[in-house]
Amino acid sequence: MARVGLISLYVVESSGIRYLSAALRKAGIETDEYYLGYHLHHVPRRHDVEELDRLVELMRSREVALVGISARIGAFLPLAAELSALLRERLGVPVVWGGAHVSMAPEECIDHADYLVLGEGEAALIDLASSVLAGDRPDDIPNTWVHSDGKIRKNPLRDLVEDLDILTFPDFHSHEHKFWLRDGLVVRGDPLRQDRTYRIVVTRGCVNNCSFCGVSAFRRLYQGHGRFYRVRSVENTIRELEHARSVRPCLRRVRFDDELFVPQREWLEEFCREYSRRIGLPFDILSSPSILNEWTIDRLAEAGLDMVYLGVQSTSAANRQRYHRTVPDDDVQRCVNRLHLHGIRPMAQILIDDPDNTPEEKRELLHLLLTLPRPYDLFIYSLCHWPGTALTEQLLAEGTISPDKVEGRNDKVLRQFNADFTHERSDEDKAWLALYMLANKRAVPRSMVRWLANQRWVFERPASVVATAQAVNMGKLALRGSQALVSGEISLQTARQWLGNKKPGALPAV
Ligand code: B12
Ligand SMILES: C[S@@+](CC[C@H](N)C(=O)[O-])C[C@H]1O[C@@H](n2cnc3c(N)ncnc32)[C@H](O)[C@@H]1O
Ligand code: SF4
Repeated sequence: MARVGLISLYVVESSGIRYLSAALRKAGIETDEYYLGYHLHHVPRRHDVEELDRLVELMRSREVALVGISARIGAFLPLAAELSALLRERLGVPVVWGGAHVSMAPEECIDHADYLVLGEGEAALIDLASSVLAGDRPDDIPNTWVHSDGKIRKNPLRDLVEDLDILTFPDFHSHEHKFWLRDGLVVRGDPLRQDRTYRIVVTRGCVNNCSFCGVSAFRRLYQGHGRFYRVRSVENTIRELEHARSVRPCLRRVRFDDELFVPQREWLEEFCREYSRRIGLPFDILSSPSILNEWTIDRLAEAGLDMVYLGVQSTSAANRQRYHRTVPDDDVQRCVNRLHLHGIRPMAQILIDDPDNTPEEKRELLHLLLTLPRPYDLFIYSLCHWPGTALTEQLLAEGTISPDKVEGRNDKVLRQFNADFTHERSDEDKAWLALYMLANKRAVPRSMVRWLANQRWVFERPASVVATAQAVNMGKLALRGSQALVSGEISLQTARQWLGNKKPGALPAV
């Protein structure tokens, strides 16, 4: 029977694909899911032609009549384009692309696909699939861009889904229509079937508008199309989790994949009460000190909060001036202290390689990291220029970056999203990166990092400080890795895969 085939590129966790497949199935449309590879750090340098062949033949045997590719990041444009050309040539079926990068840079994508879906995809894909599977080639479906009469027809967006509770729960549970292509194998069933962590999304949009973040591009796209920030009801959220537990009894943990968990106080209060009562598993969130005050941390900790990815980005001065963020540095410190009170070790996330960063700002960021109470882990992101964000537009307009630095024309995200020493940087910036990496390590006295930051030679000849940072990182990774292996958090195979994909010098900070 003719069906839709949805492809996820190097993100086995994709909620987007599972929301779409659940919506299509509920509408009575047969849908397969095809997961290519594991995670981003397993993307091969040149794509394995045999693997793509295998995918095309599998789709042929399954009578796929409409292919959907989820293109979340611009770095996958070449792969998505190659795959689309192959599918159109060999199967003669139309190909539709959707996902974050498509919404941010549709002009770059439209030449490689028959259709694009911009923004939220559930309703648009149901309309498109119903029509294509019935033998039509529609050109007027809201949210789609399509080649029509030699032109590109850009249909208007429909309004954002106002009530997220109406969405069908993402399908992490069925297995028959899912195929995972990895290590030369095709494995049937949901790739996360054995995963002990359940990933859930409870919000769409964000209350803030940070200039470097994809949110600033999505907010502009959706201007005039309804309330941008939406939260599911607590009841609907808990029901999804209860359902997840009933079908995946191995679950031991929940990960909230929302970019900012969650600004509303009443929602949090009700959530914490219901979550402790009905779910009770340890959970992880992404958030920011703008939300995590003492009250919220206490409530969340009581409910089982175990890990926080804490967006710090830069010092309050740089955050305010360039990133439209207003959190004072003192709040960051207070937040970390409060988390420690509950035995929670935060993962602070900072942003480097902004071409407008001044040496003073780089020094102040080090100072902030050195005054944050230990222990904390550190994720150092290297600024990537997503198309259409306020910061990218500003840097392009002032001529600070050229268009070839924008993701899509560039694939820095594949190489440097987590900053390491394989990237081209000035000696001064190598030294700053090494000092940031040392700042959170308990084995390294803070007085030593401060002393190093005041030595001129460190910035002129950073090789020794870089080597020290790498050695300390390696030590911490080895320690963490062996702890995780002993506790059963990761398998030996996962550890080997991870290490096997690392180049010399490519150790992210931890
Ligand atoms: C959670 C998350 C992750 C999780 C994924 C787990 C998950 N739940 O899917 C993990 C940690 C694995 C991850 C990894 C990465 N992520 Co991420 N991630 C997110 C986040 C915060 C939420 C994604 C999500 O689940 N949204 C909810 C679902 C329902 O929405 P969705 O995926 O967008 O899908 C909808 C539409 O886009 C559309 N759609 C999607 N695919 C398709 C396909 C078709 C055919 C159609 C028709 C429609 C369609 O319909 C869907 C339903 O409405 C987003 C932020 C955001 N606002 O999207 C960032 C975001 C997508 N991630 C980003 C980045 C950079 C990354 C990484 C590169 C980070 C890294 N170095 O590891 C990798 C890339 C992974 C990959 N191979 O693509 C950026 C992308 C920026 C860009 N495109 O330029 C974003 C936008 C963050 C940001 N604010 O800047 N991410
Ligand atoms: C999905 S974001 C969520 C951040 C969180 N909501 C906050 O307010 O800090 C996760 C991390 O991605 C990083 N990030 C976001 N946009 C980025 C970009 N354009 N380039 C590099 N890293 C980025 C930031 O460091 C951020 O902390
Ligand atoms: S960085 Fe965080 S708070 Fe800022 S817009 Fe993005 S998700 Fe929202």
